[in-house]
Amino acid sequence: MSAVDTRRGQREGRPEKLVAILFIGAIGLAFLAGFVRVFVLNQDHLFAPTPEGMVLRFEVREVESPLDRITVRPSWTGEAAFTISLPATRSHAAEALRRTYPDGLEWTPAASEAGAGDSAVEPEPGPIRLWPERELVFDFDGDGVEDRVLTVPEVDYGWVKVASGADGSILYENYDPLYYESDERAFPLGDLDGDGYGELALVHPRMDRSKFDFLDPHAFAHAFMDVKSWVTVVSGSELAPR
Ligand SMILES: [Ca+2]
Ligand SMILES: [Ca+2]
Repeated sequence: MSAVDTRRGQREGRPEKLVAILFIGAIGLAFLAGFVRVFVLNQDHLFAPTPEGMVLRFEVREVESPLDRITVRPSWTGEAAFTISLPATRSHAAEALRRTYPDGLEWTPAASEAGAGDSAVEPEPGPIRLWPERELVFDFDGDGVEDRVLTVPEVDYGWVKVASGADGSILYENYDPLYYESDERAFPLGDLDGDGYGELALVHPRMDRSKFDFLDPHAFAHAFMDVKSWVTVVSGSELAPR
Protein backbone atom coordinates (compact mmCIF):
# COMPACT_ATOMS: atom_id res chain seq x y z
CA MET A 1 0.00 0.00 0.00
CA SER A 2 1.39 3.36 -0.99
CA ALA A 3 1.65 6.37 1.30
CA VAL A 4 -1.19 8.04 -0.72
CA ASP A 5 -3.53 5.06 -0.12
CA THR A 6 -2.79 5.13 3.61
CA ARG A 7 -3.68 8.82 3.93
CA ARG A 8 -6.89 8.25 1.91
CA GLY A 9 -7.83 5.37 4.22
CA GLN A 10 -7.27 7.57 7.27
CA ARG A 11 -9.48 10.31 5.78
CA GLU A 12 -12.26 7.81 5.02
CA GLY A 13 -12.15 6.54 8.63
CA ARG A 14 -12.62 10.02 10.14
CA PRO A 15 -16.43 10.34 9.64
CA GLU A 16 -17.03 7.10 11.54
CA LYS A 17 -14.81 8.28 14.37
CA LEU A 18 -16.58 11.62 14.43
CA VAL A 19 -19.99 9.93 14.61
CA ALA A 20 -18.77 7.68 17.42
CA ILE A 21 -17.38 10.65 19.35
CA LEU A 22 -20.62 12.62 18.88
CA PHE A 23 -22.66 9.59 19.94
CA ILE A 24 -20.65 9.07 23.10
CA GLY A 25 -20.75 12.82 23.75
CA ALA A 26 -24.55 12.86 23.39
CA ILE A 27 -24.89 9.98 25.84
CA GLY A 28 -22.62 11.82 28.24
CA LEU A 29 -24.65 15.02 27.96
CA ALA A 30 -27.91 13.13 28.47
CA PHE A 31 -26.48 11.48 31.58
CA LEU A 32 -25.25 14.85 32.87
CA ALA A 33 -28.65 16.44 32.22
CA GLY A 34 -30.37 13.60 34.07
CA PHE A 35 -27.96 13.95 36.95
CA VAL A 36 -28.51 17.71 37.14
CA ARG A 37 -32.28 17.24 37.03
CA VAL A 38 -32.47 14.59 39.74
CA PHE A 39 -29.72 15.70 42.08
CA VAL A 40 -29.68 19.45 41.68
CA LEU A 41 -32.85 20.97 40.21
CA ASN A 42 -35.11 18.46 41.94
CA GLN A 43 -33.68 19.32 45.35
CA ASP A 44 -35.50 22.61 45.71
CA HIS A 45 -37.13 21.24 48.85
CA LEU A 46 -33.70 21.40 50.51
CA PHE A 47 -33.58 25.17 50.14
CA ALA A 48 -35.41 27.72 52.25
CA PRO A 49 -39.09 28.06 51.24
CA THR A 50 -40.51 31.44 50.22
CA PRO A 51 -44.31 31.14 50.31
CA GLU A 52 -46.30 34.07 48.98
CA GLY A 53 -47.10 36.60 51.70
CA MET A 54 -44.26 35.43 53.94
CA VAL A 55 -43.45 37.63 56.91
CA LEU A 56 -41.26 35.31 58.98
CA ARG A 57 -39.22 32.18 58.41
CA PHE A 58 -37.48 29.93 60.94
CA GLU A 59 -35.07 27.10 60.30
CA VAL A 60 -35.67 24.12 62.58
CA ARG A 61 -34.21 20.65 62.81
CA GLU A 62 -35.20 17.84 60.49
CA VAL A 63 -37.94 15.43 61.48
CA GLU A 64 -36.81 11.86 62.05
CA SER A 65 -39.99 9.86 61.61
CA PRO A 66 -43.23 10.08 59.66
CA LEU A 67 -44.93 10.37 63.06
CA ASP A 68 -43.03 13.53 64.00
CA ARG A 69 -45.30 16.54 63.94
CA ILE A 70 -44.24 20.18 64.05
CA THR A 71 -47.10 22.26 65.39
CA VAL A 72 -47.59 26.01 65.74
CA ARG A 73 -50.15 27.78 67.90
CA PRO A 74 -50.79 31.36 68.94
CA SER A 75 -50.40 32.76 72.46
CA TRP A 76 -53.14 31.61 74.83
CA THR A 77 -53.38 35.07 76.36
CA GLY A 78 -53.66 37.08 73.19
CA GLU A 79 -50.11 38.40 72.99
CA ALA A 80 -48.62 39.03 69.55
CA ALA A 81 -46.62 35.81 69.77
CA PHE A 82 -46.74 32.13 68.98
CA THR A 83 -45.12 28.83 69.92
CA ILE A 84 -43.49 26.35 67.54
CA SER A 85 -43.45 22.87 69.13
CA LEU A 86 -40.85 20.43 67.88
CA PRO A 87 -41.45 16.77 68.70
CA ALA A 88 -39.20 14.52 70.76
CA THR A 89 -37.10 12.28 68.54
CA ARG A 90 -34.45 9.62 69.09
CA SER A 91 -31.73 12.27 69.29
CA HIS A 92 -33.60 15.36 70.54
CA ALA A 93 -35.88 16.19 73.43
CA ALA A 94 -39.10 17.98 72.62
CA GLU A 95 -38.68 21.73 72.53
CA ALA A 96 -40.77 24.83 72.12
CA LEU A 97 -39.59 27.90 70.23
CA ARG A 98 -41.51 30.97 71.32
CA ARG A 99 -41.42 33.98 69.04
CA THR A 100 -43.01 37.41 68.81
CA TYR A 101 -44.90 38.68 65.80
CA PRO A 102 -43.96 40.37 63.50
CA ASP A 103 -40.39 40.72 64.79
CA GLY A 104 -39.70 37.01 65.28
CA LEU A 105 -37.78 37.69 68.47
CA GLU A 106 -37.52 35.29 71.36
CA TRP A 107 -40.59 35.55 73.54
CA THR A 108 -40.79 34.83 77.24
CA PRO A 109 -44.44 34.30 78.08
CA ALA A 110 -46.08 35.30 81.33
CA ALA A 111 -46.46 32.62 84.00
CA SER A 112 -50.11 32.10 83.12
CA GLU A 113 -49.17 31.52 79.51
CA ALA A 114 -46.45 29.04 80.39
CA GLY A 115 -48.71 27.07 82.70
CA ALA A 116 -50.14 23.62 82.38
CA GLY A 117 -51.98 24.45 79.21
CA ASP A 118 -48.79 25.37 77.44
CA SER A 119 -46.68 22.24 77.62
CA ALA A 120 -43.54 22.57 75.53
CA VAL A 121 -43.73 18.87 74.89
CA GLU A 122 -47.31 18.68 73.77
CA PRO A 123 -48.32 16.07 73.16
CA GLU A 124 -46.39 13.83 75.50
CA PRO A 125 -44.39 11.26 73.52
CA GLY A 126 -45.67 7.74 73.94
CA PRO A 127 -46.65 4.64 72.02
CA ILE A 128 -49.94 6.26 71.03
CA ARG A 129 -49.88 9.93 70.16
CA LEU A 130 -53.02 11.96 70.31
CA TRP A 131 -52.54 15.23 68.50
CA PRO A 132 -54.51 18.29 69.47
CA GLU A 133 -57.12 19.43 67.02
CA ARG A 134 -55.96 22.29 64.91
CA GLU A 135 -58.04 25.41 64.83
CA LEU A 136 -58.83 25.72 61.15
CA VAL A 137 -60.80 28.95 60.94
CA PHE A 138 -59.58 32.54 61.03
CA ASP A 139 -60.26 35.72 59.12
CA PHE A 140 -57.38 35.71 56.66
CA ASP A 141 -58.49 38.48 54.30
CA GLY A 142 -59.89 40.79 56.97
CA ASP A 143 -63.47 41.01 55.62
CA GLY A 144 -65.01 40.15 58.98
CA VAL A 145 -66.02 36.61 57.93
CA GLU A 146 -64.05 33.60 59.15
CA ASP A 147 -62.20 31.72 56.43
CA ARG A 148 -61.26 28.06 56.56
CA VAL A 149 -58.15 25.98 55.88
CA LEU A 150 -59.13 23.06 53.65
CA THR A 151 -57.81 19.65 54.68
CA VAL A 152 -57.20 16.29 53.04
CA PRO A 153 -59.27 14.91 51.27
CA GLU A 154 -60.56 18.35 50.20
CA VAL A 155 -57.03 19.04 48.94
CA ASP A 156 -54.18 16.72 47.98
CA TYR A 157 -51.30 16.04 50.33
CA GLY A 158 -48.79 18.85 50.31
CA TRP A 159 -51.34 21.53 49.45
CA VAL A 160 -52.54 24.30 51.74
CA LYS A 161 -55.65 26.17 50.60
CA VAL A 162 -57.66 28.79 52.46
CA ALA A 163 -61.28 29.17 51.37
CA SER A 164 -63.18 32.42 51.86
CA GLY A 165 -65.99 32.15 54.38
CA ALA A 166 -67.91 34.77 52.38
CA ASP A 167 -68.06 33.13 48.95
CA GLY A 168 -65.97 29.93 49.06
CA SER A 169 -63.32 31.29 46.70
CA ILE A 170 -59.71 30.25 47.30
CA LEU A 171 -57.94 33.13 49.02
CA TYR A 172 -54.56 31.49 49.35
CA GLU A 173 -52.70 28.38 48.32
CA ASN A 174 -49.26 26.98 48.87
CA TYR A 175 -47.71 23.71 47.78
CA ASP A 176 -44.82 21.93 49.38
CA PRO A 177 -43.45 18.76 47.76
CA LEU A 178 -44.19 15.60 49.70
CA TYR A 179 -40.79 14.79 51.10
CA TYR A 180 -42.43 14.11 54.42
CA GLU A 181 -45.50 12.19 55.47
CA SER A 182 -47.69 14.66 57.34
CA ASP A 183 -50.64 16.46 55.80
CA GLU A 184 -50.74 18.98 58.64
CA ARG A 185 -48.97 21.92 57.13
CA ALA A 186 -51.16 24.90 58.08
CA PHE A 187 -51.85 26.41 61.50
CA PRO A 188 -54.02 29.55 61.61
CA LEU A 189 -52.75 31.97 64.28
CA GLY A 190 -55.64 34.44 64.24
CA ASP A 191 -54.83 38.13 63.86
CA LEU A 192 -51.63 38.34 65.90
CA ASP A 193 -50.88 42.05 65.47
CA GLY A 194 -54.46 43.31 65.40
CA ASP A 195 -54.32 44.90 61.94
CA GLY A 196 -57.46 43.06 60.84
CA TYR A 197 -55.71 40.46 58.68
CA GLY A 198 -55.09 36.93 59.87
CA GLU A 199 -51.74 35.19 60.10
CA LEU A 200 -51.08 31.61 59.02
CA ALA A 201 -48.14 29.41 60.02
CA LEU A 202 -46.92 26.91 57.42
CA VAL A 203 -44.67 24.01 58.32
CA HIS A 204 -42.17 22.59 55.85
CA PRO A 205 -40.95 19.35 57.46
CA ARG A 206 -37.94 17.64 55.91
CA MET A 207 -36.59 14.18 56.57
CA ASP A 208 -33.13 12.84 55.69
CA ARG A 209 -34.19 9.92 53.52
CA SER A 210 -30.64 8.62 53.07
CA LYS A 211 -30.92 7.15 56.55
CA PHE A 212 -33.60 4.66 55.56
CA ASP A 213 -34.46 4.73 51.87
CA PHE A 214 -31.61 4.59 49.35
CA LEU A 215 -34.06 3.73 46.59
CA ASP A 216 -35.56 7.19 46.93
CA PRO A 217 -34.07 9.41 44.20
CA HIS A 218 -33.51 12.16 46.77
CA ALA A 219 -31.64 10.01 49.26
CA PHE A 220 -28.35 10.47 47.43
CA ALA A 221 -28.51 14.24 47.72
CA HIS A 222 -29.71 14.01 51.31
CA ALA A 223 -26.60 12.02 52.19
CA PHE A 224 -24.44 14.96 51.15
CA MET A 225 -26.59 17.95 52.10
CA ASP A 226 -27.76 19.13 55.47
CA VAL A 227 -31.48 18.43 55.70
CA LYS A 228 -33.41 21.07 57.67
CA SER A 229 -37.07 21.83 58.23
CA TRP A 230 -38.65 25.26 58.18
CA VAL A 231 -41.61 27.07 59.67
CA THR A 232 -42.90 30.18 57.91
CA VAL A 233 -45.60 32.70 58.82
CA VAL A 234 -47.64 34.37 56.08
CA SER A 235 -50.07 37.24 56.61
CA GLY A 236 -53.26 38.21 54.82
CA SER A 237 -52.04 41.81 55.05
CA GLU A 238 -49.22 40.97 52.61
CA LEU A 239 -51.73 39.62 50.09
CA ALA A 240 -54.47 42.24 50.36
CA PRO A 241 -54.86 44.71 47.46
CA ARG A 242 -53.16 47.99 48.34
CA1 LIG B 1 -62.43 36.44 55.72
CA1 LIG C 1 -52.53 40.53 61.29
